[in-house]
Amino acid sequence: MLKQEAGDGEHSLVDPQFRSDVLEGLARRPRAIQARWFYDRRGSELFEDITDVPEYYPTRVEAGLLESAGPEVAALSADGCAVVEFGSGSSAKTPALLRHVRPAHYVPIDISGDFLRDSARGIAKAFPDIAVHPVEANFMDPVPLPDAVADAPKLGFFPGSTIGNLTAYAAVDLLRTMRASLGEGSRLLIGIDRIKDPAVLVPAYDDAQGVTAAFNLNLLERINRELDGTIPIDAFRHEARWNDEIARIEMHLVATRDTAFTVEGRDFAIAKGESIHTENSHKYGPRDARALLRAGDWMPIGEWTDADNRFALILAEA
Ligand code: AVJ
Repeated sequence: MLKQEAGDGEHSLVDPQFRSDVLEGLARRPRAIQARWFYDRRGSELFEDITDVPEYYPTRVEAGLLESAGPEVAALSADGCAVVEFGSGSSAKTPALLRHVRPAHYVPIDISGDFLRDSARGIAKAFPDIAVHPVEANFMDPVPLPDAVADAPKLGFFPGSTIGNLTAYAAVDLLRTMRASLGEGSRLLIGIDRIKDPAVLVPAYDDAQGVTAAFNLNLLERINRELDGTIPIDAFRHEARWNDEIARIEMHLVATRDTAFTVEGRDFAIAKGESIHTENSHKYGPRDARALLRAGDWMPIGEWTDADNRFALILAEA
């Protein structure tokens, strides 16, 4: 089925996985839709905007850590290595790492070919000495790496605390999958957000300007655009909750009134106060983070945090 995406004038096929995830997620109790579906064109733009709001500290703190830890990470990295980035997106954080490590190869892996080729071109231009080999793939599955890097030592790069989107079980599964993709003896530099005061965490996911709210609500707009939905957006409000038991921020879309709508011709009714759970962002204490890595068969060999211990960069070895 061909659909027009609002705004960009491009035709794109509706992802059948998006369709089934949304229909199942809206029917299930509690209702939940996976965070990966936030990132259509508009959602990716809104996420970039989130990284600029004052309350959202992770991006800025991690960028500072990449600068300060860069020389030590470089000293611990092999000459002629290949940096392999999982979910490279716009490769915004990559130049900081590449400047220090100076690898022979850069392998950005992303599920969205759109951004991948653009950002690969940008990196190739800025770093003429680095061979760039983009790979369009879902990094949740083992990714066969290009032949050109078969013999190069690998340094995986997984910044942004993206691992936090996953439950502990799924995170361990992903770490093991990354190990399988990179191979024995490889290394992984991963960014992991710390557990901290909910008075800091909650505003980071519910900023005063309402950018995170717009990001969350865009999921409903995407459903309306791509799946013939009739969801009244104004019947939902964004909510960020700290779940202390599981040490995670949860994002929800809470119905502000009883509402009924259709998606792909199916009827749904949501009562006032009911929520659609749209994202988890798990946080890890220092020992939690290292235990998570070891559970994924990665041995931590280096760790860098900011003075306020808000965020950690961990280097681990397979
Ligand atoms: C991209 C998953 C790391 O959990 O902090 C930011 C996504 N959601 N604000 C995060 C996000 C709302 C972000 N990650």
